Amino acid sequence: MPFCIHMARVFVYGTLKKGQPNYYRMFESANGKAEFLASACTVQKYPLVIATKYNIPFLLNLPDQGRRVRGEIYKVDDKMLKFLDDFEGVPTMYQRTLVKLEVQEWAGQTHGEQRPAAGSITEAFMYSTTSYQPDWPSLPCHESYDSNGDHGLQYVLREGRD
Ligand code: PCA
Repeated sequence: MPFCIHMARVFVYGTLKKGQPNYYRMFESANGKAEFLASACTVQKYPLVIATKYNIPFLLNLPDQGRRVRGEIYKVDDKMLKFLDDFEGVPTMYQRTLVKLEVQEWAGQTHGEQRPAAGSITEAFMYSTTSYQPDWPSLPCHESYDSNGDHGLQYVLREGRD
């Protein structure tokens, strides 16, 4: 296969989700390719908190604390994976790790294979962090991130930061 393009799966739970402030970055062709596969939630609980003066969502790598987190699985090419690693400040700000997910609704093409059923378990990369401040684990935990949620902590776009 001379033109085998490697694809990976990424679970996004924060500003990269549909309708959130960085979603468009996954669909800028200069960054690579992304395709929506499924809505899903983490099998384990994690604290998803909003922190720093820029109101950035962070999933803390503290399994069994917090709540099961809802998000979206995308299929991405190597170029997009590299873009996302760079954009998310891997490995200092976030680390990219594999996570177990429960499929809620599969929308992606299945290429002759069986469509994963709701409730089935799959795996994808996600951007979580072990580099958090001591008070972050006691911040309110979210189940489904929305920059405009009633927490009032709207995400500060990079262009607007000082
Ligand atoms: N972007 C990544 C991690 C947190 C964020 O804002 C995401 O949406 O999954």
